[in-house]
Amino acid sequence: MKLYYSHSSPFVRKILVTARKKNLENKIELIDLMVNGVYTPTPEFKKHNPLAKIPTLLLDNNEAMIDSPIICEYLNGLSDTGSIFPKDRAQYFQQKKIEAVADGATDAAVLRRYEQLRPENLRSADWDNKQKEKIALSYQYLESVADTLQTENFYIGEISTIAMIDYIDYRFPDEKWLAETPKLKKWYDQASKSPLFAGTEPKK
Ligand SMILES: N[C@@H](CCC(=O)N[C@@H](CS)C(=O)NCC(=O)O)C(=O)O
Repeated sequence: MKLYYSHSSPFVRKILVTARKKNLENKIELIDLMVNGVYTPTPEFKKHNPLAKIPTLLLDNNEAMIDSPIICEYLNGLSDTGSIFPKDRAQYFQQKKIEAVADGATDAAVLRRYEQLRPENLRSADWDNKQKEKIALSYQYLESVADTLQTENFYIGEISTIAMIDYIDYRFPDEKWLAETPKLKKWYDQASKSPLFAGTEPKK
């Protein structure tokens, strides 16, 4: 399989961590779409994903999987070990909800980042504040469920939350979001040290 990726994408990170948990890392070849620091989707890539977004997983039969929740679910089904989903139905949907909130906050952070890259006279403070509110409310939600988060044998909700927190800290280092959410911070300080996440952090 081939994974279209970039080293700083939080959604790609979900795939890399899931692949590690499933022991599938050596089955995936990485195709970097960053050229001289600029995201550069090729025409060939756009044929595989009309949204031109990463992660995109190209299967050996040339079929493309898109969108991180779907790719993670696909990889999960390839082997029995290290499931990223709890067996219990209520816990499964709780994990999917946490994934949806973390991914949504990450989307908001990615949109803020794109706004920052526009010429200064085109940037909208109102737009930035709208996205910031989504991030703030998502941190509050995650704080409210922090006591239920796994501290080992991480599932998709925890994987997405680590990807979210590290991406937001990476892009907005002055904002110190975790300072407002002590339970989430305590969980993060322990969970983020797991070898499952090591070396997958966003980098320049
Ligand atoms: N819902 C998608 C979001 C993926 C996404 O937004 N990826 C960003 C990079 S972090 C991207 O490809 N942006 C390029 C673009 O929007 O053109 C997922 O979960 O995979």
